[in-house]
Amino acid sequence: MSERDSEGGLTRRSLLKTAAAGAVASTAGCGSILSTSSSSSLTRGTETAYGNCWQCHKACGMEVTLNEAGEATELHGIDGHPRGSAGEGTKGTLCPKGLSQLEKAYSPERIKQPHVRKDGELQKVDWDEAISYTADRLEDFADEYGPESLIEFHGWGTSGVFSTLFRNLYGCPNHVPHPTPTCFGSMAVTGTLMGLGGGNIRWIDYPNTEYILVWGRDPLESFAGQWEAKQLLKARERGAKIVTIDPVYTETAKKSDVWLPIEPRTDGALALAMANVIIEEGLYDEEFVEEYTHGFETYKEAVADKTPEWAAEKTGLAEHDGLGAETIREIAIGFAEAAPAAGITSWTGLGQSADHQKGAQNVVALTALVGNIDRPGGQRWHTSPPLSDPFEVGCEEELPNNAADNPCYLTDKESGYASMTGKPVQNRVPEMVDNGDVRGMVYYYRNPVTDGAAQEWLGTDEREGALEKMDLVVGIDAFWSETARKADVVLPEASQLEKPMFESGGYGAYNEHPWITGSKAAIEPQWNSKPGFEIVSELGREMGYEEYFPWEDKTEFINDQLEAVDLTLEELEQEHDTYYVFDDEQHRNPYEKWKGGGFAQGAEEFWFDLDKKLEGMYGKLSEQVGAEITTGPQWVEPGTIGDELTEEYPLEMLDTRTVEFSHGGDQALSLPLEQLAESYGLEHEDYRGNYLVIHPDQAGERDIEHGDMVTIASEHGEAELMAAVTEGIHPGAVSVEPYGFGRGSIQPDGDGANNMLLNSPEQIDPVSGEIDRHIAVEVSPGGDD
Ligand SMILES: Nc1nc2c(c(=O)[nH]1)N[C@H]1C(S)=C(S)[C@@H](COP(=O)(O)OP(=O)(O)OC[C@H]3O[C@@H](n4cnc5c(=O)[nH]c(N)nc54)[C@H](O)[C@@H]3O)O[C@H]1N2
Ligand SMILES: Nc1nc2c(c(=O)[nH]1)N[C@H]1C(S)=C(S)[C@@H](COP(=O)(O)OP(=O)(O)OC[C@H]3O[C@@H](n4cnc5c(=O)[nH]c(N)nc54)[C@H](O)[C@@H]3O)O[C@H]1N2
Ligand code: SF4
Ligand SMILES: [Mo]
Repeated sequence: MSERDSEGGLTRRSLLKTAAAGAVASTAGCGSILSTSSSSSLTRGTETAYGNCWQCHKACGMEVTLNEAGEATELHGIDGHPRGSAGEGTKGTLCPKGLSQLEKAYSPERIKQPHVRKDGELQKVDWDEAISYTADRLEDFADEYGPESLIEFHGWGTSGVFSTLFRNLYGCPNHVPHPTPTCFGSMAVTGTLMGLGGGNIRWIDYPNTEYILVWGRDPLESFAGQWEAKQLLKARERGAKIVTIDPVYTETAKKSDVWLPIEPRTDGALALAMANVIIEEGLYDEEFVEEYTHGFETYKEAVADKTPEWAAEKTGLAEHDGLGAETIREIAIGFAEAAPAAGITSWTGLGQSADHQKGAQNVVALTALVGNIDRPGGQRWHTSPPLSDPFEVGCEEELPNNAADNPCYLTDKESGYASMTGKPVQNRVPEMVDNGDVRGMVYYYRNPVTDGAAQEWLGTDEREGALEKMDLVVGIDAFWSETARKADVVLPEASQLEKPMFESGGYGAYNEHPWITGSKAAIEPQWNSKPGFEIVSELGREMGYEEYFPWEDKTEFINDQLEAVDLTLEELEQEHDTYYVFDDEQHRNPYEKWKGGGFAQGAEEFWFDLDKKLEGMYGKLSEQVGAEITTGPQWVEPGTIGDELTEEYPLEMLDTRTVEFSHGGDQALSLPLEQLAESYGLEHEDYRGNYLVIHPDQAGERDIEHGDMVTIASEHGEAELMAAVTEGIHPGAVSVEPYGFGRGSIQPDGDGANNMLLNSPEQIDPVSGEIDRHIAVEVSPGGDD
């Protein structure tokens, strides 16, 4: 295992060893998030416009330099911006994904024209024809099969009116939303049920914290806006202790005091053992537990025999010199003593596997145990500014055909279609298509084929996939994914510099104050693309819902939202540098908002034990997996629900994000592809795909060297990609970095692996429906070079 220096980084000696094994540690990450500008080869600019970056949809503010021809030539961050800086008086920047937006605007890989399928071929048409053709097809579809036979997919990047059109006006009850089935379902659902709130395990009150547990997250690469990475680094400079729990030696692990290279899916054991120590040592917040929680006795019982020695074995940490039971004890004590100024940040590492629901419960339980919820330095709850509902301002009628109250159409059909939350399961959509329950799909800024069960969506040489089997597929997209190529209608969206933007929060650099940010379009829509808002509005009007789309453009819609705070988009951009922070007393975001019954879902208490309403659900779960699952915190062995490692498939495959890419959305751009290759020292190779990070021990046994092409195979499928050999990974795991490449993706040369070809429709968390990205695999040398 890697030797760690006192700061938790790899020592020089172990780095040399790593290099000798042919590996180069990733250099991407926090160094590069501090870049401040990007320029193109276009003539140097003369005029300034504004923008909000939308590549990962967090809206960091941008200053856009324009040349005389009105072309964007440079992008810069905006100082003090709530998402792009660390707060008041700090520098605003753009991360590598943000900087590559200049390339996105002018990328020749973009979809340049509306297309509709005629005589079996996608053909270019003008907007009038595209919109009237789409409206006709959707009307015929509803007449023939009913709107409930349609499924709607949208990503983070979507304009809100898309769901309104399909869900509330057209009457399609099946929507696959975030965050449940694709993002961090196990954690989101569990956090909500317990009372912390689905997403609140992510946010730490960084300016006041003393102890940070980074648990299955890499916030220095996968931040939710640059404020987050910057505030974490500032806390570190201030002396806050950082412990990263991750099978991979991530950018955040490199900056941590301690890296725990945990065996994947064993986090629940570590959390239970921490609770064991905290309770035994009397370090928990007795008053909080007594007054504001339910089920402590069950929790206490569950952890009574979960000693650090037990957890050190279960988590594999005992195998690493100096990282066994004593370290677990120290971390538990350090965390509890620093509380409430101690926080946990977790996201997909504990949210994306079939058997992480209990692990998530055990980790969330620690927050209430030490009483750090919404207290200075602990888990932070944010508030949003009071904006107007544009639908109330813009139109008076009640929305017709409202399917929002009927989410169960598909879930009633067959038990396998639904998770226990009642939402349709994305991985089962191909089966719904086979059974004739789903016959069409509309999607916007999304590509379901890189999320999960890819073979079922895409098909094989022998059989058609779901995309081909559907009668109608309509997409609003910017690049040619296989989903777009197989669609019947493709409507090209303008990129973020080409449209008005608006965001409000919420989480960001000003955690005591809500804020808003917005900007007008900086440049004209390129080629024959249009802003998504306009595409949806035109389609809505053509479908007969004129009165619900009264806005001439997105600026009018945004101004309706801003009515309540007495601002316009023009004023926000020109007078406030794109952002406004509500710093008056009336809007202040207080701590301890749970006082008076303010836990998630209006619950009076935090629930350690989910027994009150949920007995039936856990009974069903126990039956499904053939193991006793209780409503309290509990240890569930990896493989009880998800994949078990076998002799044939002995390695556990994970997939993660990297700082250059936002999901599967920017693989068509050359700048991030180059930067990724450079970060592994593999830029000289004729390959611009993702990488399989593998430990030298595992690579050596298989005759694999850094830069070799390899095949990863599971029981369900296989894919090829390039190996990156490094000691910075738990030896039993391999990690695909980043996901979103290969078959079905927008990478123009098809380089890289769609590792979801290895996933099967059954691989989901039965509670939330989350797609499992922990797959038992074998890796072998060779593949197409
Ligand atoms: N294998 C695997 N899959 C995952 C995850 C994982 O960890 N592993 N993570 C999941 C998570 S956490 C999330 S939140 C989801 C997020 O996923 P989403 O936000 O739903 O989707 P993206 O992958 O960003 O969407 C990619 C598509 O967006 C299109 N696109 C790019 N730019 C634009 C644009 O400007 N306009 C429009 N209309 N389209 C554009 C591209 O053509 C591309 O096909 O993915 C999930 N999928
Ligand atoms: N650059 C970039 N930033 C992003 C995004 C993006 O696509 N690109 N997407 C945004 C979105 S929607 C999301 S959901 C977030 C996600 O944010 P993160 O969850 O921070 O995403 P990752 O970087 O994939 O980090 C997940 C970590 O979990 C680890 N992990 C995997 N399995 C286990 C396990 O069993 N136990 C433990 N302890 N760790 C495990 C992985 O090794 C990985 O380092 O990022 C957001 N920010
Ligand atoms: S963090 Fe997201 S929104 Fe901000 S610059 Fe980077 S990609 Fe853009
Ligand atoms: Mo996500």
